[in-house]
Amino acid sequence: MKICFATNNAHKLDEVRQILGGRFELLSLEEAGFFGDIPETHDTIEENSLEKASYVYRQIQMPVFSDDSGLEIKSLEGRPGVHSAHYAGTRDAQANMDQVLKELEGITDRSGQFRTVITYVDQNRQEQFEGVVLGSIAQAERGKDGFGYDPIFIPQDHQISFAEMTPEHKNQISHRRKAVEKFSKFLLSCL
Ligand code: ITT
Repeated sequence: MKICFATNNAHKLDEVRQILGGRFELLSLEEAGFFGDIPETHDTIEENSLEKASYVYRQIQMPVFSDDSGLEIKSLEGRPGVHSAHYAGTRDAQANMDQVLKELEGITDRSGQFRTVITYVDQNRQEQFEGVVLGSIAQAERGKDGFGYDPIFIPQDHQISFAEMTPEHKNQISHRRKAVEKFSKFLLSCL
């Protein structure tokens, strides 16, 4: 079964390919013949996830799924949340992390979570799958692996950040892993 992953984020594509292994044939947007930007115009992760998958499905007419994710920090009332990709005004991961660390200066409760909503769309179905990993925000960046906010996110029951873990370790416990597992079970039940 061929499925297109509607993302322009190469890190997400790598992670999902590793998590899924050989279970399905995953096509990137380019491999599926889609070029261009995907709109993300809403105020919630769920709506943006649906918008991305539906938009790409309309163009390529093959099974497609999207991933919309965000880092939700309790003391910041859920920010950066749906605005995670350009929280500091641009898509600059360093600037985004700096902004979060600045806003948390002097704040004791640094708890938060990464949340992913995958939306799958095909001719007959439209389904969403959520994955959440609880954790806390480090005092400073730690580690070089991963992407986005990985250097400042320490998952619950761990002493190291996502960026200090091997990709395999992150992919065993991440928000994306949890959502992809649910999605994969659904796909297998449809075959
Ligand atoms: P697509 O919409 O093309 O999939 P994107 O990067 O714009 O790619 P999102 O709109 O879902 O993705 O933005 C989520 C942002 O949250 C992303 O750019 C990262 O900064 C951050 N993020 C998401 N998952 C992450 C992860 O596993 N580790 C660290 N940061 C992550």
